Amino acid sequence: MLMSQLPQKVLFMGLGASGKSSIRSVVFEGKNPEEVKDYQATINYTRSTKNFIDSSFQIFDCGGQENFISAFMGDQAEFIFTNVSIFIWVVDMSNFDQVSTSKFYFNHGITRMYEFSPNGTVFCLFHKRDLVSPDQRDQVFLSMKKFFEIDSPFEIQFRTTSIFDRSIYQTIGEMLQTLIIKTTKALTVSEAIQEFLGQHDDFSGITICNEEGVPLFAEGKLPDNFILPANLSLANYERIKSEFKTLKTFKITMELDEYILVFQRLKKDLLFIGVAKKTDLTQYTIVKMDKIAEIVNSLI
Ligand SMILES: Nc1nc2c(ncn2[C@@H]2O[C@H](COP(=O)(O)OP(=O)(O)O)[C@@H](O)[C@H]2O)c(=O)[nH]1
Ligand SMILES: [Mg+2]
Repeated sequence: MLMSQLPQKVLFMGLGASGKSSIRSVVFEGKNPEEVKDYQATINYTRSTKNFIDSSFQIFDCGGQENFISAFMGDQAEFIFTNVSIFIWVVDMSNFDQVSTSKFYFNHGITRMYEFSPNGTVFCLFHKRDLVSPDQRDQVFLSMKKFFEIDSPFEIQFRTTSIFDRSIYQTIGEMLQTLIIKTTKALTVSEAIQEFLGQHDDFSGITICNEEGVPLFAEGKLPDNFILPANLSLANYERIKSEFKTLKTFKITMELDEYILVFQRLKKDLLFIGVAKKTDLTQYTIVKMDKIAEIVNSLI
């Protein structure tokens, strides 16, 4: 089994002010979406490292001014585009004026990816979807997708995202999950969860999030619906921890109409989220929830 010792490169690119640095701050640095409002253009690029389970990621956030982009696509292309696991092109879907320019550089980026990282994955994010009215979103998505779909060897993944709803956590989680699962440890965790779900049909799903609220494992039904509650639980954790400095145990049980949710802090700043259907035997469900959380905790 492959152990990914070398950091895997995640490359954010796109025009200035499309939202790259905000996405990075929210999903990799745990910033509150409201905190990233002040716009400061990224000069050249910033590089940061994140470790999850046994995987290490190097995040490149590239400046979006055209002179930077031109350099990344030109002289610096080999350095920037070599060994990229995920190439993320960010487009501001509320800014129609810039769409053609963005597409122009996207084409170049794809060419460079093919040249230097032909095995990488390409995501194109139509970002700031909160600025497009919900009834127009699908239509804008489809026409943008049509415009950005280019004949290339990559199977480009298109998504609409926003830092103000669960979509960005969901999309980044989806990207990381495919990379994380390649390590032996992650595979063991994933198999343990799947086996548990297979044996307990009162359970709907189990998700493991990192401290930023990105789902690193998501098994079972409706895992995306629990991203927002998970984020709330993480925010509560931070606040409560400031009162109880030596806090070791942290668990929240939440009851919704049909479901019972358990949020439990694990080792390594991970959060366990177990979801089960509500029955008369809730206490029993919670005991089982403890068991699987404990198993996961021993494996990570
Ligand atoms: N409405 C909205 N604004 C966003 C979103 N993401 C980023 N922004 C804003 O867009 C501006 C530019 O963001 P920034 O991340 O600096 O863009 P970058 O140049 O691509 O790194 C900032 O004012 C952000 O607050 C989003 O999902 N929705
Ligand atoms: Mg930036």
